[in-house]
Amino acid sequence: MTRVVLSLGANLGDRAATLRTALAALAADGPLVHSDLYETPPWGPVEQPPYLNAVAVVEGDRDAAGWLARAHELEQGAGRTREVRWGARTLDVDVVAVRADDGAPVTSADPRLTLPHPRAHERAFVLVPWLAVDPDAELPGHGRVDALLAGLDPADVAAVRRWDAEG
Ligand code: A4P
Ligand code: MG
Repeated sequence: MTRVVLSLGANLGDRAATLRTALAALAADGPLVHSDLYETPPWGPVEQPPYLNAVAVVEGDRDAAGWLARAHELEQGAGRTREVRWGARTLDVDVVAVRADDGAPVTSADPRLTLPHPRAHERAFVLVPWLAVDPDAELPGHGRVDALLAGLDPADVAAVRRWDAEG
């Protein structure tokens, strides 16, 4: 049994429907908590539309490689094709962190699966939704998520806004 933190992002097509479909599919993997959807300005060098992002925390039988395979399966289910790195996509699912049964973090420097995710600690679009579902969240090697957020540019944190589907 492992506990995985997944970050889901979408900025093409019906973003909310894509994320809700992926989150619903993940519920089949095991006990799941997931955040609301948040609208977030695009991060990185590529000019592109805003994202909707969410975080899911899932318990299941997979090892870390198994969670990456699951992430790719969900991306393919959303019709994702790999084009520009950091560019627009129907669905991106990143493995943020994995913990074993005893709580020990899984670490990996393999470029095919780097754990914890090498950029999660500086991304408000990952940390804000994660903290919302787990106030005690800790990113292995980087410390508490609330403390990481306190160290980011407040404007970047404020730019991650709960997205109101009805609004
Ligand atoms: N890979 C290695 N470690 C991991 C991991 N922990 N989780 C490898 C997932 N994948 C991991 O990913 C490239 C390769 O990373 C994969 O082959 C995998 O084996 P990709 O999904 O094919 O390409 P990508 O997503 O364009 O690249 P990357 O590096 O994952 O980009 P990011 O860092 O995910 O950035 N702005 C906002 N607001 N919200 C977003 O969600 N996302 C991105 C994508 C850019 N800007 C964003 C958002
Ligand atoms: Mg990715």
